[in-house]
Order: sequence, then C-alpha cells, then structure tokens
Amino acid sequence: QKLKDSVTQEEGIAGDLGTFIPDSTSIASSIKYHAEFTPSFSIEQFELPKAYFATAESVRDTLIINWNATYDYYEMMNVKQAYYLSMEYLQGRALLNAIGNLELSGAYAEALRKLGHDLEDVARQEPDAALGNGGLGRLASCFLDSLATLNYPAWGYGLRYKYGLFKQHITKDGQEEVAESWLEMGNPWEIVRNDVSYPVKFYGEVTSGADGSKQWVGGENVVALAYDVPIPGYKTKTTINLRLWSTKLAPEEFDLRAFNAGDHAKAYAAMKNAEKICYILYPGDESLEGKTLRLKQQYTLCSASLQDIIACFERRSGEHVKWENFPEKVAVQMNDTHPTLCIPELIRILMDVKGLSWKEAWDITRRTVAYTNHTVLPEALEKWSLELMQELLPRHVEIIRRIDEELVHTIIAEYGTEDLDMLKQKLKQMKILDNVELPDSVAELLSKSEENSSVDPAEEVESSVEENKPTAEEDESVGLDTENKKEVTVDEAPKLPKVVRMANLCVAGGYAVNGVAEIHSEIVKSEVFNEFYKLWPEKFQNKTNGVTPRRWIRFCNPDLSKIITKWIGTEDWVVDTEKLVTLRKFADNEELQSEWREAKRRNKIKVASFLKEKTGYFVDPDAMFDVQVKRIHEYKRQLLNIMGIIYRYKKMKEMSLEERKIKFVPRVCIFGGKAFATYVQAKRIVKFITDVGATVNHDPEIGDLLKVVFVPDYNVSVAEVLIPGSELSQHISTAGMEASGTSNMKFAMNGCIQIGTLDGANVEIRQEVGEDNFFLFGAQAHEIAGLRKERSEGKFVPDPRFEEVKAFVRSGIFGPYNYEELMGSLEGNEGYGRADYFLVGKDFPSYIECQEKVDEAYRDQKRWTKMSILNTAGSFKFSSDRTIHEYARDIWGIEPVVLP
Ligand code: 4GP
Repeated sequence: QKLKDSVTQEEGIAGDLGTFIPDSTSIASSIKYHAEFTPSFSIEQFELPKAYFATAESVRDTLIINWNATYDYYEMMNVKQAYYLSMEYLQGRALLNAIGNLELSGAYAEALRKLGHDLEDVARQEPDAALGNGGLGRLASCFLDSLATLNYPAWGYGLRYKYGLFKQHITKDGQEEVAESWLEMGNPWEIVRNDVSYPVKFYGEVTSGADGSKQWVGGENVVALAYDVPIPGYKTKTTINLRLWSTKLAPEEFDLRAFNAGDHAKAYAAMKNAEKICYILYPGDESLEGKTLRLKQQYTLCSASLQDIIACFERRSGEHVKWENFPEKVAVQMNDTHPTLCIPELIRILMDVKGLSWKEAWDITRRTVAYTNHTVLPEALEKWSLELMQELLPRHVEIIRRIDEELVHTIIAEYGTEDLDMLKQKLKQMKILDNVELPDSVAELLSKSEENSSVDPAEEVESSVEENKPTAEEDESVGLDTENKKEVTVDEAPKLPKVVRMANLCVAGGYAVNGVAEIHSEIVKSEVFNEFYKLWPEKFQNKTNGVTPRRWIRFCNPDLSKIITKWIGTEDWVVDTEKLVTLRKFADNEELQSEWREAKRRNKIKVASFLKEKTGYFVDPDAMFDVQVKRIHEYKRQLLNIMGIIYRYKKMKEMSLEERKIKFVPRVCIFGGKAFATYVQAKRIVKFITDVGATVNHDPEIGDLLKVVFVPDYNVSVAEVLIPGSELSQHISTAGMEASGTSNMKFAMNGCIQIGTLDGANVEIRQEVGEDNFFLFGAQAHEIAGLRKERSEGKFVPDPRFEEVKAFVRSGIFGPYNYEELMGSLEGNEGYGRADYFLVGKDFPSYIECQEKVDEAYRDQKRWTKMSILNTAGSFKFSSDRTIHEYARDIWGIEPVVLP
C-alpha cells in the first residue's frame, strides 16, 4: 500500500490504482519514468527500441494491478478453474493488443506523440512471441484472449522456449532457418516468479515400501521456474495468467566439488543439461537425444503445471483437503496429445505423494482431464518408445501399464470372449501399449483362439484410418506432428517397436474428447477413434474452433472496424459477434459498398508497401490480392495453387495482349508459410513457388496481370498485415485432412472470399456466409479413399490441362532447379512414391474452373463487395468467444466470475 501511495502521489493519481484510468499525460510520465529506469538502454537516447520497452513496461504496470486483483479474487472465491495445457502458444506481439483491450490505444498514441514517437512504429519494435508452430498454438492464444474477455477463471500453462519458431529466410536455394532469439533484448511482458518453482525428475528408479506404496527416487533433478505473462481481457478488469516454465539446475545439484577441482566442464554440462529442456520449440527428434529432450519437455510441462495446480487446490481448500472434490475445482484441458503425461503424473502425485489409493487417484484423474484432437493424420498421433519412456519416467510407465490393463478389462467386459478374433482386433486397435505383451491373465485367455484366429498377434494393426494413409512402402515421409511434418525413412524404424500410443491414453484417461470442426469431429468418431467411440460415445464432442475478433478484426483492421461499428450502430460486435449479422441487410447498400471498398483498398496499399519492403516486388493495389498463408504442407496443397498459377501464366503467354486482358483479371498471388526444417518435400514447394515468382514477375509480356510473391517469415504479425488486405483466400486442402483451419475464419471476418474444398471449418463457414459467397471445388471427404484406390489401380486419367502444366514445368522455364521430385510426386513415379496421395491432379480441373468463376465475380465489383460484406456478416460464429463458452459449458463446467 505504501508503494501504491507513493506512486499515486508521484504521478498525481488519486485514489485506488485499480480503478484509475490513465490519461495521456500520466501515461507519458509513466513512459518517461520507465525510460529512465530501463536498465538495458543508454540514458541519453530515446530511440524506438527504448521507447518500445518503456511503453511496454508502463502497460505492464496496469496489467499487474488487474492481474493481482483477478488472482486474489479467484483465490478468495475458490471457484472451479480451467487449466489449458499447451506445448505451443503463438502469441505474436502484445503491445497493441494489450492497450486495445485496456481501451488505452488513443491515450498511448497521444502520449507517445508527446514524446516524439508514433505508436505503430513503436509497436513494430516488438518481436513476435512465436512459441508455437501453427494452428493449435495460435488457437491456444486466441482462447486465452477469450477466456480473459469473458471473465472465465482459467489459466494457461506452457514452456518458455528461449528460441521460438525459427525465422525463415528465403534465399536462392529456398527456405533457410535461422534461430529466433526473441528474448535477446529482454521480455517486458513476463514476470519471473522466483517464489514459484517445482522439482522435476527424470530417470531414477521406483522403490516399493512395505505397505505397497511406491517412491520414485534418484535420477536427474531439475527445477521448473515460473514466468508469468498477464493476459488482459477486452473491456474488463479480468487479467488471467499464462504461466510458462523455464528449467534450471537445482542449486544443490551444482557440482561444486568438480568445479573447484578444475573440472569446469562437468559442472557446466549439468547446468546446460537442465537449461536445454527449454531451449527450443520442437527440437529435432530424429536422434535419441532429440527424442529424449522432447519427452523431457512434455513431462516438464505436465509435472510442473500439475504440481502448481495441486498446490493451488490445497491452498484454497484450507485445512481440510478433500481430494474427491478435486474435479469440482479443477478442469485440465490437454491441447492435443503433447500434454498426455498429465494423466500418469496426476495419478503419481495423488498416489505417491498424497497417499491416495489407485482407485481414488484413477477416478479423480478421469474426472479432471479432457483432450482436444487437432489432426486426423495418423502419423501425427504421437507414439513414444516404451523403452525410452521406461528409462526416463519409470514410475509413469508402471502407471500407464495399469491404465492399459484396466482398459483391456473394460474392453473384455464390453465385448465378451465369445468372438475372440473380434476381441483381439479391438485390443489391437485400442490398447495404449502397442506391441507389448498382454497381462498374463488376458494373454492366456486369448491364446486359446490363436490357431483359429485370422489375426496374427505379431501383425501391427493400426486404427481404422490405416487404409486412408499411405503405407510405409508408399510413404517415405511419414513424420510426427501435422504442422511439423518431417521425413523419416521407413527402415529407420525397428520392425514392431513397443510404443505408448498417447492418443489412446488421452481417450482412456480423459472424460471428454473433442474435435475442432463438425466434419473433423465426425471423422474422429467414425475413423480415428471409432472403437473408442463405440465404447464411450458420451465422451465425444465437437468444439468448432474460433479466433478472437479483437486481434483479428478490431485491432488489425481499424478501418473496417469503424465501418462495421457505424453501420451496426454499436461497437458491441467486438464481444458479441452475432451483431455482425446486421450487416447482411446493408450488403447491397451503395454507400456501405463504397466505404467497404475504400477500406479494403487502403489495406491493400499497406500490403503492397509491406511486400515491397520484404521482397522487393512492386505490386499493383488494383489487382486482386489472392492469398494462401499457412504452414507449408502437402495436404494443404500449396502445390495445387502454384500449379493453377502456372496454368494461368501459360495461357496468358499463348494469347495476345488484348485477349489476355479480357480473359484474366490482374492478380497478385501471395504465399507465406514455414516448412518444417526436415520436411524436404515442403521445402521443395517453397523453392518452387519462389522460382515461379522470379520468372513470372520479370516477364515483360505479363506485367501487372500476374505477380507471384512469397512473403518470407510468415508469422502472427505478418498475418495481421496481410489478412485485412486480402480479397481471395485459399483453403484448398485435400478433403478430410484439415481438422479445422483457423485462418479461414480470420479471412472471412475481414471480408475475404474463400476458394476452398469441403474440409475442416470451411464447411461451416460456407454454411454461414452462404453458398453463393464461397468458391467451392474439389472432391469430398467421403470420396477420397475411393479416389486413392482408383489411382493405385492405375484407373485415374489425368486431365490434359494438368499434364500440360507438368510438361511446361519440366521444360525448364522456371530455372535450372530439378523439379522432377515434385512433378514425379504428382504422378506416383517409382522412387518418389506418393502417387499423388493428396489428389492434386484429381482436383486440378475443378480448381482452375473455379478460379475462372472467381475472375468473373471480381470483374463485377458490386457483386464482389456484396460477397465480401456477407463473408464478414456470416463470420459471427467463428469467434473464439463462442468456442470458449462451449468449452466452459460442455467440458469444463466453469462459470464467468466478474471482478467487483
Ligand atoms: C492444427 C490443424 O492442422 C488445423 O486444422 C486446426 O485448425 C488447428 O490445429 C487448431 O485446431 N493442427 C496442429 C497440429 O497445429 O500441430 O496438429
């Protein structure tokens, strides 16, 4: 209070800091204060980097006040709280978002002007916090914004990677990865909590007490230290917490003796060994060391977070801790399978530390933990080597074996033993431990039928999506994570490795399992986890993704926001997106249309100057801006897009100038996205796109009729520039493969019209914006398996236009690089072996025909603008506020708590 009083007097702020609303004068003085006491900059200067830091620190002061108030209130009310565990958060920049949410943008702009700076220039100094790869990481960040805005008691937990997602440089050889050291200059948004740390153990052994209790002892011990990032809600005092763990050596583990004896390297190695856990997001895990590190990361997140959650529960419970009430106070959401170790870790703590029985601990866990699946790609469902896990986490493996045994008994109880073949199939598909001997009692029972059985027990039977995926022989590049696809040659994997199937553990241990769009949730039920769905239909849910309308319209597109507010008559749409529907009735209004087009044009001019700065290419703001930005992945089919562009280019070249102008609308085709460093095919695609750009953009015959630009280092901040200035956006994945997509939602909100397949959330977007306002093409999800079969039987006849494009590429027009691997992959040549698994050739004709319809619609600007308005109007469903309300209601059982 003393401190508060002194600050209050200093700054001339009267009364309670919590309700004080700063004006530009007090803000300017706070920025000046921080500029003076910001230790990392020289005193005399007040250049942009320093201005950014001082500004951020002054914002942080306000956040801390609200954050403390939120924390204290939750502590006092002891309400049920949700905890979102995610290995990824793609936060992007925080400054404009924070002051926007605090409704202080104007005051900050004014204060900085007084100090000689422009707010936008200052904001651009901030590095993106890219603690994630793509979709699921950005979703987590949108969720935090919605949770705070809607006053839900909830926290996020993650890891504080020293290096975020790599920076992408585009060179003449394609993509080059460079470490992203986002913490280099310090991070004004985090608060290190030296008083919040937990021990995390690896290796060691399990000992049994006389009473049967277990202790995990010895091994390697590190400390997880909390760094807190306050997350402000929009127009509310609620400021929740994102707690990121960083690891270090426990002080008592420092080998002073070795150091003093001159073995500095030994003492240093132990320190680095602890710290390296949080060095980078997605360490390469081709090597055993890499795999070990990744598993250590996952366990660190789970162990530290659960110890913290449990400590909070005990503290709030007071003297009488009733463990059976734990699920009434705590909901833990696992963002994909990466935090699966939460399940055995919660059981371990409850049993070994708190002394509960197996039955109690298992029951509590099954009522506490829920799981979101983000991908149907079978190669992305994590499997960990049992051997590695046994070594690193011996106690957890005991627990997992027990869960698996319970599961086996549940399956036997459900299906009986009459049809043993069927039972074996079920076990093979559902067991958590794969290729691991069954418990003795079960093995005996099943061995009776061995001779009659058609199932070879040694045969690897995967989940029922197996038939949809390339076999190991066809697919030389089966990787691990969807966004992180990497190439692994088949013979690197031992024949039938004993593995822990993390997704099966999630389904068995979680009380809810959800997909992220309607079609995806159906596939989850009917394919990915079909057997589990039959066993526990009540667990399965859909939660269609959403994005925060604050960052993704209100702040990134102020021009359009003003127009929306003017026509709707209120700014409430920022928290109540259903109000956007009102725009529908004005879609034909000429005045709105012209304002709408002007706003779009201003945003396009910003994009054009951004492209000039980043790539050197000049583009015409009057051309159509056609954008595909997302991770580079074969299933997302950037290859289809670029093949379509090449077709367009070739046709243009075959025509006279006049014909060309009549037939084609001028287009700027913009790509952006990162390829995982070891995903060779994705990197070839990047190189290919940039080479096509180099040829087309310098072709004097073509001029402004067609430009192809690859924006380097696509990230959240780049998206904030590109999306408002886009007109057509491409979401063209092979149907059934994109779980949801979230950029499709951002584009729709910003009035971009989509060209897309019936995949992921596209299906729902099309429903909401109306069929006439969505360019649909391509095969549907239910047709894909048949089409692949047709291909493999050699029955597929490619469209001559597709053949023409491939031949054109092979003619060498795009330079000396060998595109044979790419073109071959579309044909299934021996050696490249994918037989166009993603059906680029199949969808090509309908894609280019659909693109002709796009040109036609664009020529009629009234029609186009109407479609654009109707996209924004129809995007109301895709606010993450809606999604979070659904999670809160259907999965977590939490209620909003509004601070007094
Ligand atoms: C992504 C999915 O690929 C994307 O469709 C979805 O919108 C997003 O999650 C959020 O649910 N998956 C990943 C991943 O990011 O690593 O599997």
